[in-house]
Amino acid sequence: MLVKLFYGLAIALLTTWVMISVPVSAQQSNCSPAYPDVCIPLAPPDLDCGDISARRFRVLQLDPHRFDGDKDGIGCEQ
Ligand SMILES: [Ca+2]
Repeated sequence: MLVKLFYGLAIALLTTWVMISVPVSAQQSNCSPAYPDVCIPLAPPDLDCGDISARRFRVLQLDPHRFDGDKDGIGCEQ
């Protein structure tokens, strides 16, 4: 009886913890891995340099937003 109560409490705590921690990790994974120095949302929607404040940041090979038009690895140089 007491063990059952303990498990119920443990599951309730775990559920609460998951509900609190999931939005945070979802927000982190929402940053596109193509731009490791800045947090730019995943495409779509396709963003332009005018839509973000970051300038001269590293761009990895896959460039879903096409911030690096001249392909030198630096995005939004101007
Ligand atoms: Ca460039």
